[in-house]
Amino acid sequence: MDYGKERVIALVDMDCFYVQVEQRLNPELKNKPCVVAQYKTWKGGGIIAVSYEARAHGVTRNMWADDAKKLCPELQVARVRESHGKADLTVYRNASVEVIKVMSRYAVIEKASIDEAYMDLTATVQERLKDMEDRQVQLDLLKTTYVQGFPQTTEGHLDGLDKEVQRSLGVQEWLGSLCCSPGSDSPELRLAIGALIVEEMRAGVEKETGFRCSAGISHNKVLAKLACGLNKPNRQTILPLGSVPELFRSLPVSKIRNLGGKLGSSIVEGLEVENIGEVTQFTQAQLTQRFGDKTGQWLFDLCRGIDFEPVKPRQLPKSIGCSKNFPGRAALVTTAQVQNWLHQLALELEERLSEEREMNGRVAKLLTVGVRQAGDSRACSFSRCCALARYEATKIASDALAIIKSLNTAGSHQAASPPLTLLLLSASKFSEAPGASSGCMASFLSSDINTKQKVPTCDAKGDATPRRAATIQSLLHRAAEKRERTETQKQSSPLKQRPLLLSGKKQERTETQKQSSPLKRPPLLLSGEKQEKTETQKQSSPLKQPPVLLSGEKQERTETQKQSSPLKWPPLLFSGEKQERTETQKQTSSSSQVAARLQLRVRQVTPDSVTSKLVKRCAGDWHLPPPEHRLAGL
Ligand code: DCP
Repeated sequence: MDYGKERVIALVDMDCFYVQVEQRLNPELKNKPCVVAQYKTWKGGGIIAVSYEARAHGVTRNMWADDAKKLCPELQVARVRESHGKADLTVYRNASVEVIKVMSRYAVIEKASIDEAYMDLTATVQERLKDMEDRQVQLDLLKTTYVQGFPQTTEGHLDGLDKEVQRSLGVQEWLGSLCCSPGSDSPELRLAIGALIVEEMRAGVEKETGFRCSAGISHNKVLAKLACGLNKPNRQTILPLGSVPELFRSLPVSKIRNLGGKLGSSIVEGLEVENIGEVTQFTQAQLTQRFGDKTGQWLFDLCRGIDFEPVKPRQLPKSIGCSKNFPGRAALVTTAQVQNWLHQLALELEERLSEEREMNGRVAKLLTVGVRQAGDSRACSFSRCCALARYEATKIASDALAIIKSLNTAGSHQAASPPLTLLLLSASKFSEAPGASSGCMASFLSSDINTKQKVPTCDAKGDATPRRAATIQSLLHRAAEKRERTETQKQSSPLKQRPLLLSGKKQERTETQKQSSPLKRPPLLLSGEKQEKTETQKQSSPLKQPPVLLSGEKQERTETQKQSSPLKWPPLLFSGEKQERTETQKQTSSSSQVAARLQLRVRQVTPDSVTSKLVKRCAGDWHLPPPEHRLAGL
């Protein structure tokens, strides 16, 4: 098999996804210029999804709904629901689950975002080939397929031809160029069969969910993703490797998957190129010398359309997060504001994590807390992680606040300076909830992951008590509730899907959680890391319980921490990841900073990489307005 042509990979992306979800809920919106907007208070709300009919009028994402109506007076505006004072995306997430379920019947899939998934079709294509005697692919089975680079006639010749006619001519010409004699097995023939499967899969998705999508079919994820965007909506595009040089000749480096950020910029600046195709003029030695062995070799292949990143079987998201922007005058300046919003975000997180444990039997172990400061144009100014001790909003919010506070230098100002324009909470590092697969009902239903993590717990007096004493009654009560929910859903859903929890419905906590709640244990730090408890944490605990120390971990508290007031919201003096301190600050707060640094050594996440991805992933959860919009109110 030719180098780089070994696999058949597809990327499927839903068309104007949120709009389609709203159109299914309200069929009157179908086939009309329509947008989905978030919030209403400023200029009719910010647009986050646009139907193709509305795009034809020049309406784009990030416009204000009022401005868009000036371009298209008949524009229909659907609103994102709200809960906990922020956007509630439950309906879109549930729709995404429906789609993924259908897709995964056709091949191994990797969910890439709320509305797109990669599929490795290599094995499925191989199976089909075995059953095809003449190895002919019928033109009429590729009804919505384009082949990039075909027809290969000069542009002038095609001028004036209908796009659909050109499409059909292209597929015909390309199919004609394939060797389809019995027993033939070329990489291009495999792409054609992959395209057949994707046609069937897309038809299946539309039939079962009512949603339309587009797709790209090629030999790797990079090309599949690129191909998918070439002929949207409701179309799919085959990108043969032979058509890559022509396409790459005028394709900006930043348009390639993984090259939209820093690496892409360093390629453009370092090599003085604009388009990805220009990188082919550099030898492998030149590229490895400049970018290192691994990246250099990868880039050498990539600019030729070759990539080997596998499709990682994953139908569930890597992280579950929620965030909220506070643009312009809405920026947070007081502890009370930060506390309040952290609590709202934590409520949503608790609800979704509990739902995830119940539906998919997995629990998250890591909590990431991110903030952006006013004046920072990056997605996130900084973020830190700590162990996710238990699924309880109060606990999550207090841990998050402790983290944010510990990043502050000491001081007694009430105002945050600069104010915060984004708060983000994200849970990750999922693993199977013990008992979920073994069918242990009590463990599956228990909402306290600490029990599962075998971490000692303390009662109000500080005595260690086995948490499993969580009343059997409460477990039975929850089991009954779950059964009832399933029954109701079975009745209301003819598709007999897995029970989807209702949007905005607050997951009820078990007695165990309620009982453990007042204990307000400190964050559990990762093994091998030092655990520290600040006075802030101490004071926030009404029971003044001592920190729970994990075996082999070290507890450290400084005098300065003891003296610092949890109610004060000192200025945040971080400029990006780098903290600059004045002499005075150094003197007044050195010990608390040392402590803070020690605590936060749990994990530091560079804002440009992981956290930006998290914020983007939360774009599924939260729309990030462009800078010019951030000055306006919510
Ligand atoms: N989304 C969002 N905020 C963003 C980007 C997207 O809330 N900044 C939401 C709305 C979209 C959905 O995610 O409907 C999927 O995003 P896509 O980028 O895939 O865009 P669409 O599906 O809306 O349109 P397209 O047909 O161009 O893919």
